[in-house]
Amino acid sequence: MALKVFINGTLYNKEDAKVSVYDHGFLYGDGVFEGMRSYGGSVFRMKEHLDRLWESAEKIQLEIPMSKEQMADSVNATLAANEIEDGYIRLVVSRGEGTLGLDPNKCPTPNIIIITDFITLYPDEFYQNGLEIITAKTIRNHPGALDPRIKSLNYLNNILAKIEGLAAGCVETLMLNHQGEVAECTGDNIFIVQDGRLLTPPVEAGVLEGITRGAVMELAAEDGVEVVEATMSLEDVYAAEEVFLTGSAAEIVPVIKVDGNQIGNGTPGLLTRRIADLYSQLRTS
Ligand code: PXG
Repeated sequence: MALKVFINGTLYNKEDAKVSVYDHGFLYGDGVFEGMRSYGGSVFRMKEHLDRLWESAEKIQLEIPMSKEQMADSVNATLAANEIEDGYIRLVVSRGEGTLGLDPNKCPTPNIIIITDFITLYPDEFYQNGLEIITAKTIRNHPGALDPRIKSLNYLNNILAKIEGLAAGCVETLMLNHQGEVAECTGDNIFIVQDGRLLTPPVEAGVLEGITRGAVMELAAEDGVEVVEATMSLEDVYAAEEVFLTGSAAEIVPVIKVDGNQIGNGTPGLLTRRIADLYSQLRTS
């Protein structure tokens, strides 16, 4: 069965799912998106994802021509049409078709696209043995230029960092902000364990406010672990007892080496494994 893709209220076969080359999402990266997961046929934290999508859209003055309820129904209908239980949902709202030239006012109707598919970001061995990452020379976008809180279609900042990592044999790459503080990875948030506490950079450090990050902070706190949003340096990361990454697609990934520095004893840490366990219980509960 061909996968069906939702475009503006209609389901198209994957090969017929097309938008105009005059769409400003394509021409200028003008639009916003979400990446969500479904487990057992239901979307994990859909409300949080839709809230973030609407906030991103608002920050670029893009009015989504649909209510959150209609969007949730459309996502569920697309998943059901494709009979996807455990999958990945890519929700895109682009500025829509316009003329050449940046002016968003020339694009009367945003395009709403829902792709439901399957995603495996990292091979199983990384979850078992941990990941090695490097820090990119490319810094995260300055919040005064393009706020990293906006999940926009313009991901070149992250892609440039990712290219650096891939050249060094790393599938994920750490990024610093313009002040030299640790921000996040190209598609994942970062956590470290320091003196038994869980630390993650604050949103003000120039990071996307990850839905998985939020879930992990809640899980850890409920489990009696102290969780702190704290600015951190690369030295803090190198000296951490444990390091792990979080993201909708990646879930919880242990990190065992950063820029050649071994983390802990070089295997996924106890707290990391505990959080990964709690997360896998939560996502299927
Ligand atoms: N930082 C950035 C820059 C991201 O793009 C995260 C953190 C983690 O956020 P969530 O809300 O997912 O916990 C992301 C999310 C993909 C893909 O297709 C990327 C993400 C999520 C899902 C799929 O590469 N990144």
